[in-house]
Order: sequence, then structure tokens, then C-alpha cells
Amino acid sequence: MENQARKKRIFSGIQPSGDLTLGSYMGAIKNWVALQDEYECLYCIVDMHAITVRQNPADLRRRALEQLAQYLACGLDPQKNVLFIQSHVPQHAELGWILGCYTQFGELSRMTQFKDKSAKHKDNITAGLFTYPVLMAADILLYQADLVPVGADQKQHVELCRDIAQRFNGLYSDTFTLPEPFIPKMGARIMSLGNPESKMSKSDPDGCIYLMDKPEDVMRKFKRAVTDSETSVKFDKENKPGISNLLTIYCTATGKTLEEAEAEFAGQGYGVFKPAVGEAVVELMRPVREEATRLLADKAYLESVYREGAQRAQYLANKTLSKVQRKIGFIAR
Ligand code: ATP
Ligand code: LTN
Repeated sequence: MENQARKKRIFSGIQPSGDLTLGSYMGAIKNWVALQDEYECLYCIVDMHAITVRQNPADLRRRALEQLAQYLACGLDPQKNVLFIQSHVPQHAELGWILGCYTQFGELSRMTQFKDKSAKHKDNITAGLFTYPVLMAADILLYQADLVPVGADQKQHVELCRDIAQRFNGLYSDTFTLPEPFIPKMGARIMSLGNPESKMSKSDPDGCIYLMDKPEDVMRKFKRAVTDSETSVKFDKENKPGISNLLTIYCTATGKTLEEAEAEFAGQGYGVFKPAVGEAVVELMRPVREEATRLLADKAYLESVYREGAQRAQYLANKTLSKVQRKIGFIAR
């Protein structure tokens, strides 16, 4: 990795707070795979972020490992990329604390994810949920990432990260690279199949396709997808949010353009279109599901991947962390 210093760097992560979804695949992971040759990439399982809402310990442990198997199964090469678990690299927490001292209460109060999640978990609004974006900024800035491939919902957090970095650089001279969000043109916001007005999310099993769903479950969910009372397969986000979402999924899964898809289903009605989308997704996910299942049986291999990833990540993280500590006036260890 050190020999490729001229390559630009990428950081991204997903919380092991639920099974990976078609939304996180189309919004984020698909791009991680596409960018892995061109960039030096670190892809993380952000378990420290996951505990900002209550997790069952056994489930958290299982999901973190499953998520690693799924990253690999989606096509992320552990030789090319640094694949690791956030809590294995304590520098994230250390830089997170420091950056929290350069972040305003008001900035964090404006984060829409905090507003949404604190409304959902009214009985457990922790300080960790509030400072979540600071830890996310630490994730990104520790590695001097240039690009952060995420779905549209994470744009605000990446922008806050830039603001924190800019503020720090202004106070102490250039320290952090300013990261850019990388949001796909198509698939940045996949909507729930049960309610096309809200984002497809792990915590909504009916409207959500999980990467590990069996083909019959995928087909059932697509056949039941909420649409409208018309019959034409046309992209119109305002008036036909359900069909527009299905078209987006179909095109992202097959690589076809909206025009090609509309032409393909012209005059055919939803009874033909909905199962066709289901089949495209089943075919997209089949190799991922099969390979993830195979990998999960090989715990020793998965362990070797996350161990090596943590070592490589720590080496890079230490460089930034010691620079930051020196700049703010901590005595070197
Ligand atoms: P939660 O419901 O717990 O908030 P989530 O389902 O939104 O979780 P995350 O783990 O927060 O999923 O997201 C992982 C990555 O996938 C992020 O980059 C996020 O922007 C992206 N992503 C998540 N859901 C979608 C979606 N429906 N459409 C496009 N991208 C998505
Ligand atoms: N907040 C992100 C997960 C996340 C992340 C990151 C994404 C944590 N740290 C750093 C990109 C870069 C989410 O998906 N909810």
C-alpha cells in the first residue's frame, strides 16, 4: 500500500446494526467495488457506530463477521483493500475525542440522522448518538481520505466532516485532506418497497431486501411492492414513486438506462414488470449470497482478513494521530 502513495484514498463504512440491504449495496458497496482498482481503499465495519443504539451482543458479533463475508462476496479484494473492524483500531476513538473538541453543539443538533434516530429511540438518546458524526469524521480524516462513497443520506455527515477538517487546518496549518462525498447518480436513495416515500432501511423487514434473502422471499417482496393505480411503466418520481423506485432498482441491477427499461416494458403492465425486477435482483444477489455462505464457513480465513486489515489500518492511522497530537500540544509518548 505504501508503494502506491500517488493513488487517491477512499474510506467508507457500514454499521453492523442489521443485515446488509439492497439499499446499502446500490448506494454504497457497488461503488466501493467499482473504485477499488483506481483508489487506495479502506472499507470498515463500524461497530462503534452501531452501539449508538442498543445492540444485542451476540447479534452484533455475528453480524460483524457476516458483514465482512458479504463485503468479500460483493467483490472487495482483501489484497487491494484494507478491510477491517473499527473497534480494532483504537485511534478512531482517540481522534474522535479530539475532534469533538472542535465541533459545535449547534452543528450536531442540526444533523437530520440525529433528529430521526432520536425520535425513533426516545427512551435512549445517548451522548454517543449525538456525537456519532464526530466519530465518523475521525474515521475519514484519520486516513486522509479524498473520497467517501456513500448513499445520499450520508452527505450531510461528510459535509460536517469537511467543516471540522477545515476548522482544524485553519487553526493548526494543513493537517487533514478535505474529503468529498461520492454519491451515485442512480441508486443513491433506494426507497422501501412497502412505502416508496421512505428510504429502504434495515429496520423495516417488509419493505427491505436483504442481500442474504432467499430468492423466493425476494420475489414475494417485489410482487407485493406498492405501486399506483395506473398501468404504465414510466419514471415519474412525483406521481409514481413506487414504479420509479422499481425502475431505479432494475436499471442499477442490470446496467440498463431508464429509456431502455421503459421501452422494454412498454404496454406490459405491472404484473410483468414487478417479477422482472425481482428476477434481476435475484440474479444480481445470487453469487453474493452463495459466496458469503461459503466464506462464513471459513472463520479462520475471515479472522486472517480482519487481523491483517487492522494492522494495515493502524499503521496509517497512527501517522495522522501523532501529527494531530503534536499540533494541539500533547507531549509525545
Ligand atoms: P439504519 O436503518 O440502521 O440507519 P441503513 O439501512 O440506513 O441503516 P446504513 O448502514 O446506515 O444503512 O448505510 C450504509 C450505507 O448504505 C451508507 O453509505 C448509506 O448511505 C447507504 N444506504 C443505506 N440505505 C440506503 C438506501 N436505501 N439507498 C441508498 N443508499 C443507502
Ligand atoms: N454513518 C454511516 C456509516 C459510517 C461511515 C463512516 C460512512 C460510519 N463512519 C465513514 C462513510 C465514512 C452510515 O451508513 N450510517
